[in-house]
Amino acid sequence: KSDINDFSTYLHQFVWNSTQRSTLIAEILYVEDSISIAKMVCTFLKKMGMNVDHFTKAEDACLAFEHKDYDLVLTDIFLEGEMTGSQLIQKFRSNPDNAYIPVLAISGVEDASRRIELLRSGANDYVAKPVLDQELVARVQNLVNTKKLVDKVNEQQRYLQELAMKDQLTGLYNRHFLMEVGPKKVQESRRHKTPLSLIVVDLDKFKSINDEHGHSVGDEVLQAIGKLLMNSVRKEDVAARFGGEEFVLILSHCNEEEAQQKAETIRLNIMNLKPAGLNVTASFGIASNSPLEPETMNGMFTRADEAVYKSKEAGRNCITV
Ligand code: GH3
Ligand code: MG
Ligand code: MG
Ligand code: MG
Ligand code: MG
Repeated sequence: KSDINDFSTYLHQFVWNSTQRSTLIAEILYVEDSISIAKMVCTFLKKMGMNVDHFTKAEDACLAFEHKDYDLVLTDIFLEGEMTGSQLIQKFRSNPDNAYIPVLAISGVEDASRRIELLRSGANDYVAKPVLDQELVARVQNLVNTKKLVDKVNEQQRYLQELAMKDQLTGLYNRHFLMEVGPKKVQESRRHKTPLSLIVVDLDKFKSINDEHGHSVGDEVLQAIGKLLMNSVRKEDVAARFGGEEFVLILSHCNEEEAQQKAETIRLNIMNLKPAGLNVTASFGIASNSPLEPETMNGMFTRADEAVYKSKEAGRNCITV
């Protein structure tokens, strides 16, 4: 709850700041075939703190927006090339990636139906020629402010999504994410008839590490193990912290034999790691999904968990399949 309050305070602060700010850095794509008008407008925009890429042809502007992210497209309608400003706007809007990028059209067209057509084709706003500099500045500023706000909200959303699926202590995926993605991975392996393995890793006698060295040393050990596990799997695999000192790896395209080799490598690496200068070991349980006998994620997890229990009974620091 307090995170959400912090976030709304943050957002409020941001909205306030962005409306108060008089100069902001923004990337502007500007299309205007009259060099004299372009010179004048560029001067204003640069004074506002904007970076301007100016083109006289829509065709050249199209190439530019494919290679750079802009905060605003400012375009004249009648241009010297084949392509008009309206066609440029339509092309720009046909790419969903550009949905949040505002377009401001400039034109001498007096007739209202043409202006309406421009707005319909995807322009967010319109300035009539002859351009009044104060009006242009105000409209550019408004559109850029909104664009920057959307960027910030998107960035915050990505951050919150990341927060919701990661374990704070180790940076591994958390149990929630594992439960969401694990079943999908298992389903995928069934559909494509590719092997998949699930490995449960449970640290040995971890309670005694806490008892003898303190909880913060225990945390340090968990972080080091987390990092090791994260670096032990491929990008398409999942390494998650399932509970206190219990981890789960889901390895796609990995059969039982390969999982056993992987677990053995990790077992030895953990033995050699000596996090916080301590001897730490782990017990492993493996469940592999044979394409011939389809199984659910829960079924595999239960098997791997039972296998870990057997490793514990067998004296720990070992692997059971
Ligand atoms: P075993 O070899 O049988 O697995 O023994 P164990 O001591 O590892 O297992 P047990 O389940 O008895 O204890 C797990 C301990 O992990 C108990 C708990 O205090 C500790 N633990 C759980 N989460 C955290 C954490 O976030 N930080 C720290 N430092 N310790 C944790
Ligand atoms: Mg023109
Ligand atoms: Mg236990
Ligand atoms: Mg344990
Ligand atoms: Mg445990």
